Amino acid sequence: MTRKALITGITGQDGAFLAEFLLGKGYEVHGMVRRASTESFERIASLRDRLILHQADLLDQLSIITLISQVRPHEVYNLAAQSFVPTSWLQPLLTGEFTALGVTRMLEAVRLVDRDIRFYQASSSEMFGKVRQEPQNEQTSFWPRSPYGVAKVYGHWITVNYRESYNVFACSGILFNHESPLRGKEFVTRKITDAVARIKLGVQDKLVLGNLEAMRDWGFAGDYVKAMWLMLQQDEPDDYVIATGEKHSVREWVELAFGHVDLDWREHVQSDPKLLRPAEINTLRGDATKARTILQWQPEVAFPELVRMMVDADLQRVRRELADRDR
Ligand code: NAP
Ligand code: F7E
Repeated sequence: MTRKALITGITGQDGAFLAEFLLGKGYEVHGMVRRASTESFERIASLRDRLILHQADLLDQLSIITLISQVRPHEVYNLAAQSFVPTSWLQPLLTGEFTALGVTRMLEAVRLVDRDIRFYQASSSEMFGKVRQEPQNEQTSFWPRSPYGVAKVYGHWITVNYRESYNVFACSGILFNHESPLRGKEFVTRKITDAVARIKLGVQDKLVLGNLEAMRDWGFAGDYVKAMWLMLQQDEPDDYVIATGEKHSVREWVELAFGHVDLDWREHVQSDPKLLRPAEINTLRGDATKARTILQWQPEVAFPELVRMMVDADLQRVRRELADRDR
């Protein structure tokens, strides 16, 4: 029998990678999209005719129940969220509605319609925040540092709670930062690689960043969606940290990205205090031993390769845009 998966947040970075991965595994892939006056389907454009898209919204309980009743998926991947940390200070209540309560709405729909549905929750290393130990694993306590991080802690615990209360096969994947050419341009990695491409091609001069000393454990999104799927294929539901185990600073990203196209970053990068966060997470590094041992998961793309992949993709895209403009 063909397995059916429902992905919320299918139009986002991870949604696009996961949809492609599941199609490759022979799944019938359904995606939940919210209504907008302009569609935001660029990331899934090449998959579009192989996907079944449905309108619903994390804010609207009945729309989610109706969707799950109609699709009757075997697996639900809840990737939808307000995922940009700075916006969570500007819109803390909306972030709580999407990123925290949205998880309960998804779990309630699963509980009502079919408790045999396997459920994946997109949890985040932002929950570790002001870290209590290094590296962070599944036992490390949380100290979130933004309304986004706080909302994700709620999402994590409500997932654990539905597993314990109702025996739902619910897993929380605690994923560290993962990037790709499909990353939104507001996140620091893509902001850097987009700027490097534009500066190299002469259509931008400066790149203004915030905290260059922040350190993160950055991996490749294509590797991380595989871990989501592996979690739902186990005999028992559980929670897993997914990370590379290496940390690097924003400054290192900048150096490698500019260096890849033979530019001196010091001539182009400025730091603006306006881009500093009200409460910063200085450092994150994950310990994915449990995922390596139980899921047999490991990252394939190393840090320098990730930087080069993203710079090269942005160079290609900007070149194409310039050629189209001049045509
Ligand atoms: P993303 O690119 O920002 O995508 C977010 C998705 O959520 C988009 O498809 C967006 O739809 C959808 N969405 C937002 N609000 C919604 C609502 N009210 N109803 C329905 N859909 C809604 O995020 P991502 O990087 O792919 O991350 C996927 C998930 O993993 C998120 O939950 C994120 O918080 C979490 N996470 C990400 C990372 C990371 O490093 N990437 C690490 C840990 C956890 P629109 O296209 O309509 O905006
Ligand atoms: O920031 C610093 C910034 O916005 C990374 C989301 O996917 O991963 C992501 O959250 C670091 C921070 O990602 C700029 O202060 C410096 O220390 O790329 P980011 P994030 O906040 O780590 C986690 C795991 C998620 O779950 C989230 O959904 O970079 N930084 N200068 C900057 N950051 C941005 N955005 N822009 C700058 O100019």
